[in-house]
Amino acid sequence: MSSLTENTRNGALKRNLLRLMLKANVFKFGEFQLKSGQISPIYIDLRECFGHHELAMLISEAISQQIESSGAQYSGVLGIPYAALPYASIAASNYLKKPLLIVRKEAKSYGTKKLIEGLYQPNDCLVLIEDVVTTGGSILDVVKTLHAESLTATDVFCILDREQGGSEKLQNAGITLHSLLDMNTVLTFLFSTGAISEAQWYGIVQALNLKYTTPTKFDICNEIEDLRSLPFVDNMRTPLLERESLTESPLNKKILSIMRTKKSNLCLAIDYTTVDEVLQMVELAGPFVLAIKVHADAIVDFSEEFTKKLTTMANDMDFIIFEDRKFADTGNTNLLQLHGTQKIASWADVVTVHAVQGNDSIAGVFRKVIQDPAYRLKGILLIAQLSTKGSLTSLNGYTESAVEIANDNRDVVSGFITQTRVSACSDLLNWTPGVNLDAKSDSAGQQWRGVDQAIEIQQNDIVIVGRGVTSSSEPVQQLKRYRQIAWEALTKNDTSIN
Ligand code: 5BU
Repeated sequence: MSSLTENTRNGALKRNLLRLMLKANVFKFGEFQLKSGQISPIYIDLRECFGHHELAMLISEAISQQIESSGAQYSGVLGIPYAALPYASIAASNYLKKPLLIVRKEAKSYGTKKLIEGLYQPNDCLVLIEDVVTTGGSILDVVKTLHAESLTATDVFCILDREQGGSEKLQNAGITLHSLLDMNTVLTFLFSTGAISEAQWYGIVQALNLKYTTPTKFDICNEIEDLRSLPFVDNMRTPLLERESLTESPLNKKILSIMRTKKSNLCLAIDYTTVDEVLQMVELAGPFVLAIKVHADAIVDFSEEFTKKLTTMANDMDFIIFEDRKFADTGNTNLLQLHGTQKIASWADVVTVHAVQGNDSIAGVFRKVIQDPAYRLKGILLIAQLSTKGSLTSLNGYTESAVEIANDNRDVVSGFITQTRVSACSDLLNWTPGVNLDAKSDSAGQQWRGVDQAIEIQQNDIVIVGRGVTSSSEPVQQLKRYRQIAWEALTKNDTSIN
């Protein structure tokens, strides 16, 4: 495996680990007195992990991988009592296939009176597994007991190094500490997901006497960049042709077929405010795009005549009409808005819907309209992640809940608006806004990144580009540029297309 792939895999693994930990309530915030007497605003309670089999397995797998790639020579595995015992047991028997040893805190007063149980010979070398390392004291105690039985240990693998001198102390005793996570990674992850603010970050760093001076910025820390930018699901995309034949959604069949025939996964966001401007841009863009996205309520002279022209152009130039209304109300109000003054259901193929209102206000209402052949509307895109800075969709559990709603309503939900691919399901399409090849942000909260990041790294399917094209003095040139780059990124490894 190349080191790039290895780094990416490690990044993905750590990200998954941290996400599951956040969900399992491992990180507690408040005022906690530590063993050292220090008062800490954060308590990392790794014991919560036992209760979640997926997390216990992932931790054990990650530690096993780390042991294997370290090249350490060992004949058995020993967990530092008590917290690391579950991981040592799973790692030894499930992944490393080596004998598990147990060290007692006190010798039994009967039977063999042994302090170390398990299969071993004098002079054997063991690898040690620990959950959290603070000063390294408990590890050194165990090593002393091992020495008394003529056993040795030169490497210890832990989940979290609290970076409070443990590593140095162990090194002085000839033991190398390997950790899955350190405090910098944990705090940067918590900061990136919005679980802690910048002020809380400073408070924690100060209370724990850590040496960091500012929260790690994503753009200067490659490993953390991996954590943030990798998709929620790590499997690769199914080939487009296969997706087209597999999908049961007529809308997605149409989208995938247009993509293939027009060689375009580009959606143009036309945020102009007059009908003439919008239609002129549609005329230019039609041949190059998969979809045209509008904000009908931003068009000051919106009329039924406009939607008639737009639907005719969509039929002639073969593109999808996407109204970005972001429905977010009770089911009843959503329905009123769909049929209100702008009669959205009659001219839009797809609309955006927020997940915030919950399943019942979404599914039934949109299903009724989508299944009625009298309307053009054939699907909804659930907003799983927004592109804006500080968006609350990054709050713990929000995106996962949006994905759950989609999974429960696959006949209605055609895909997501997201930043990173959120569903492994091949018939849910991942559309992504926040794409611009020449700028990083506007002054109103928008965050842009390039096409490679959006398609190759974050594994989205369709890019939504607005001002990158519409603010250019040469929009056709830009349309061609975005279409080519996005299509190449999507189909690079797609054997069904190339
Ligand atoms: P831009 O000019 O590339 O910033 O246009 C992006 C479009 O996508 C714009 O119409 C937004 O309303 C829309 N958008 C977005 O930028 N970010 C989001 O998270 C969502 C929609 Br949802």
